[in-house]
Amino acid sequence: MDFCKFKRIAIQPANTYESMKVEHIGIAVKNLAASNELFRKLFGEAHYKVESVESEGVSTSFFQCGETKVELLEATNPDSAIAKFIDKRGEGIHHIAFEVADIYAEMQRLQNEGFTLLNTEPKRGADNKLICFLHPKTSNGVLVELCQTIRD
Ligand code: CMX
Repeated sequence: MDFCKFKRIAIQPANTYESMKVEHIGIAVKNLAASNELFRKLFGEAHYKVESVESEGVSTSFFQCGETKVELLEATNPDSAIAKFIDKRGEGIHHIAFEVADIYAEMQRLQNEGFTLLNTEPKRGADNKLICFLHPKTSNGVLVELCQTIRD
C-alpha cells in the first residue's frame, strides 16, 4: 500500500476559509428536560447552561463537546421556528452555527455571494452572541447561523 500517498494528502495545507469555525450544532427537540438527560448519557457530562431566547420562542441548553458545542432547542410557543421544524421534519439537526470575527462584514460578503440572509441586522441570540441566519434554500438545505461573541 502506498502510505506516502496518504502522508502527502495529510500534509497538504487546508484550503479553507480560516475565519469561520463551527461554534455549535443546533438540535431541535420536543422535550428539553428529557433530551438533556439523553445527551448527558451520550457525552458523559451534563449541559453547562440553560437559556431562553424569548424573541426566537426557544428554550435552549448547551453541552460542551470538545472544541465545539451542541445546542438543544425546544419550542416555547407554536409559532416558533423550532415548533414548525418539528411539525414538518421531526426532531433532529436544525442548524450549524459558525463563529465569525466580524458578523457585519460576513453578512455583507455572503449576501454579495448570493446567499439569502434571514435578517438585515444581527440579532441577539443565546450564549451571548450576535447572530444571523442564512436561508436553507440558498445553502443546500442547511440552515446556517453566523455568530459573533459579544464582548461587553
Ligand atoms: N433546516 C433546513 N431546512 C429547513 C429548516 C431547517 N432548520 N427549517 C425549515 N426548512 C425548510 C422547510 O422544510 C421548507 O422546505 P420545503 O419548502 O422543501 O418544504 C422550507 O425550509 C420553508 O420552511 P417553512 O416551514 O415554510 O418555514 P418558514 O419559511 O416559515 O421558515 C426559516 C423557515 C428557515 C426561514 C425559519 O425557520 C427561520 O427564519 N429560521 C431562523 C430562525 C430560527 O431558526 N430560530 C430558532 C433558533 C434560534 C436559536 O438558535 O437561538
